[in-house]
Amino acid sequence: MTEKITVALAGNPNVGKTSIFNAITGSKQHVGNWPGVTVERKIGKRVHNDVMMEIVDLPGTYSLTAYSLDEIIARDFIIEEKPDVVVQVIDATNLERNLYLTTQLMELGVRLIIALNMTDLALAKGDNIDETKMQEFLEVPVVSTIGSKGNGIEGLLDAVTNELHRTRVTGNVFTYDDEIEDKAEKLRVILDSDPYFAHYPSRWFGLKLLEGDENIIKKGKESDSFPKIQIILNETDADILEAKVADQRYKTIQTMLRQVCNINTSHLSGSDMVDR
Ligand code: GDP
Ligand code: MG
Ligand code: K
Repeated sequence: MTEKITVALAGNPNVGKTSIFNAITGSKQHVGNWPGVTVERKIGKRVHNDVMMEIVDLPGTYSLTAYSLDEIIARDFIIEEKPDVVVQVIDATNLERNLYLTTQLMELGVRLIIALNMTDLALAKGDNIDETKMQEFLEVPVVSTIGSKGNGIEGLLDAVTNELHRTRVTGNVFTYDDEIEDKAEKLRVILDSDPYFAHYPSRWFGLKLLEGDENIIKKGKESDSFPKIQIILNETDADILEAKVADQRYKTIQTMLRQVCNINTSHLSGSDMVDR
């Protein structure tokens, strides 16, 4: 019998999500709007290795924070619809910025696969990215693609079906200093004991509270546990907490990049190199 799954394509804007979506689904696609809003929604179908995949092209997002309608749509789809696999399409020429979203997809606990796209442009720049090392560091499959040419798509779909039946060992690749880890753990215990939060991955929700995500704090306020949550949040200035979480994510990303990349910086100006 054919298995039916949902695969969401996530990623920053302009990284090649729609190119990969088109290469996967061909003409078997439907274009409409997300419910209640005028943001375009593309859904397509593809059968691969006897698995019937419904592919959803999510709006482009830099983060999974409630800063924009696109981010809320992408985040709510992943949390509420729980796609079986999320493929994050990454622009290989802009790894640092793209990997910031990876940190949050990993914290959400989704079954993640990385499509390392724009590898033709990375190669042309002289960048050398070791995808095996990247895969080992992140503990998720990494597949090289050239979305605009449809290269690497079969390998990407193989990775999706292989991942379905693999027991995942979710290590915490992205860890924080003792203060953040201690608060995240205290919050996790509170969230786990309140059925109101049953729907949300607790570590992710706790880190979002520490980041000061307005939408998540609003959800938290509606729970009976909020007084307990507030005590932990109030121990440290909100801006300091937010900056610490972001800084430590970038620190891990930089550690990874030093291990997996040999970026050719000869043609870059200083300002291009520190792009955030
Ligand atoms: P999206 O915003 O993530 O959906 O990105 P698109 O699929 O619309 O792609 C943005 C642009 O990048 C388009 O002009 C694509 O043709 C181009 N593109 C997509 N993938 C690749 C790739 O692997 N290599 C190159 N050179 N261009 C690509
Ligand atoms: Mg697109
Ligand atoms: K939970």
